[in-house]
Amino acid sequence: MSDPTGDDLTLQAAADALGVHYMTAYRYVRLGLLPAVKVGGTWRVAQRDLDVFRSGGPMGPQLDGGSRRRAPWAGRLEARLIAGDARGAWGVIEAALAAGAELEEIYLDVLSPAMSAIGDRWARGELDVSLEHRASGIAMRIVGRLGPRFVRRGRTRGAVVLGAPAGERHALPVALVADLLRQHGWEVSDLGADVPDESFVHAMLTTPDVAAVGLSVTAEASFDSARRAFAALRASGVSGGRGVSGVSGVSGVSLVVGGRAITSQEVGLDLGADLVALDARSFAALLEQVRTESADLRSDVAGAGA
Ligand code: B12
Repeated sequence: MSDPTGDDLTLQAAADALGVHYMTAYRYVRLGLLPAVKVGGTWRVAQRDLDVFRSGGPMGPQLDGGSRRRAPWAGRLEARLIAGDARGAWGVIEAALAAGAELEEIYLDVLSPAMSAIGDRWARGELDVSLEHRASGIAMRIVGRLGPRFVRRGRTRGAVVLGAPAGERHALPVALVADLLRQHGWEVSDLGADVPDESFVHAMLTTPDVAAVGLSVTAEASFDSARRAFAALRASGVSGGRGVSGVSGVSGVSLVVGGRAITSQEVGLDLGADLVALDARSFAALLEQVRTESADLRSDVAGAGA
């Protein structure tokens, strides 16, 4: 988004230039289609952004025809998050859903890249950390609104305890992964961020039908605490190796690690995990594989005992 100073327009002037009603221009802003910032209570649009929008550039190519599914929702959301515009950010999500995006796509292809881009801009010194905090708050509220839609009816596949280890404050990835697993029929106990080792242990020992404990590691600085959490879980009864849910209590629980800092199987296994999922999409598939193997093993055990 250009900085609308000097060569900028009021929203009414932008609407006139576009030949649309003020409310239509306002809707473009709210949906994240037309970049704008509020200055002293009124929306201002940079002339450059208006030109880009009019020419069908990054923010405005899909207004008439074109593939709405491929609209650059992540970029639009990023702009609203940076502007601290919670209503506009939700408007982008609603527009993406209305255009046919799946819930999983909203999380993985819209919200995640928008947040990553914000982090990159912070790392380059382009954004103050306060904007990142504000954007995270809005993102969490979006997840709060979308979360209940992920629940799948019917029998659950089992339970998963999920959280980020002590000192790791990135809660958003945990919340996203929790909802994505719920959509695949898992009961998820989301402990959030900065979870003490003993809380992971307590949750594992008290969650009925627990198949896995998943740690989300976003920052490399959390490697040591992830190692400690896995060690504490093992010390309390997890035997190691691939988990076999339901066969022998907690000894059948899989310890899984994933997250931005887990860049390879080796990195994850070195932390003490049994299984490494390199992205959220493969996590559900991995759990399903373990569940199937467990069921096979259970029927073998039953067969041998007969
Ligand atoms: C928001 C944010 C914050 C917020 C977190 C708020 C919150 N409620 O979550 C706040 C402001 C608190 C924060 C703090 C810090 N942050 Co920060 N933060 C981010 C940011 C912008 C977005 C994170 C996010 O939500 N991404 C979207 C999620 C959904 O994507 P994801 O993490 O990749 O998760 C996906 C997969 O990895 C996977 N996954 C995740 N967990 C799991 C778990 C399992 C089991 C599985 C299978 C899969 C899986 O599924 C997810 C969905 O696809 C990132 C930028 C980025 N590129 O991600 C920086 C970033 C992660 N932060 C960073 C840093 C440096 C910090 C601070 C150290 C800054 C500081 N100096 O204080 C602190 C660290 C605090 C701490 N001790 O943890 C760096 C990390 C660099 C590094 N190499 O370690 C990043 C990458 C920014 C950057 N570009 O440099 N941060």
